[in-house]
Amino acid sequence: MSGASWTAVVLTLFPEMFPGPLGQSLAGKALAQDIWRLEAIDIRRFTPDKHRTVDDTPFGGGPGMVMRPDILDAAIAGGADPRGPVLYLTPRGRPLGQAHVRRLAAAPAITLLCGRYEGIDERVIEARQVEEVSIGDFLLSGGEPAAICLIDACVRLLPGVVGEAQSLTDESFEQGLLEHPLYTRPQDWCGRLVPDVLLSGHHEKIRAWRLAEAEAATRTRRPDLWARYRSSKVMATRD
Ligand code: 9WO
Repeated sequence: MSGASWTAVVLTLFPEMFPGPLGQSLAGKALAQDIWRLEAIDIRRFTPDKHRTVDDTPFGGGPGMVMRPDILDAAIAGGADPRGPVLYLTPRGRPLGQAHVRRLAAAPAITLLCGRYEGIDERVIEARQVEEVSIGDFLLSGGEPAAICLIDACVRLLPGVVGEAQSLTDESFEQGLLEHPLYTRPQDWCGRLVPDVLLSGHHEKIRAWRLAEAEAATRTRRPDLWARYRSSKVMATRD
């Protein structure tokens, strides 16, 4: 292969957090095979003072510190223009979905900005047209764990990283349904049995059972996905 097809550039105060879990299992194997590349860059490299200051107090008062726009801008530029779209991981961001992940995995590279303290100065988001992305409605101690999640979601979509079986699983998720329940040996575990249909060898009945279970799970756990899935079915019957 003539070199990596995808690069993740991570701007962080904790480069030692990377590759972390991304260095293990499928993502780690693909990293070693140069299917993708990771550049974890210490934001403090771009500070001019001897104390390597990246933050300051918030204008208007309030708790904590804010990451300075001039330092972050220098890190994003990094000596050259940023590689690909620049994303900032924050609870204020647009919820990350699989379609967005697919678009990011299709780019040659992405740059991820990981915040700490109370966050970053709004002006660098405006100046660099940074995409704010959330991986869920909860607070982390920093953007790095969210960046690891986003990178893993992208890497598994790169050619040669996961097998055919996994991409079939993706399809059901892409259809807008949650995964059906999974079972394996032992057939009787603590008196809990595997559903008979899965032992029947009747492929059509198994397919129908799995679809019904996926629809039931989606309907009860994710009414938002269920509404979207139902409307897509209605639209399909009209086409
Ligand atoms: C924190 C925050 C809290 C309430 C409303 C808006 C907010 N923005 C941020 C923020 O950008 N925080 C920075 C990154 C610095 C502190 C730790 N950070 C963080 C990112 N906490 N949680 C996330 C995160 C990122 C993506 N998806 C979910 C949570």
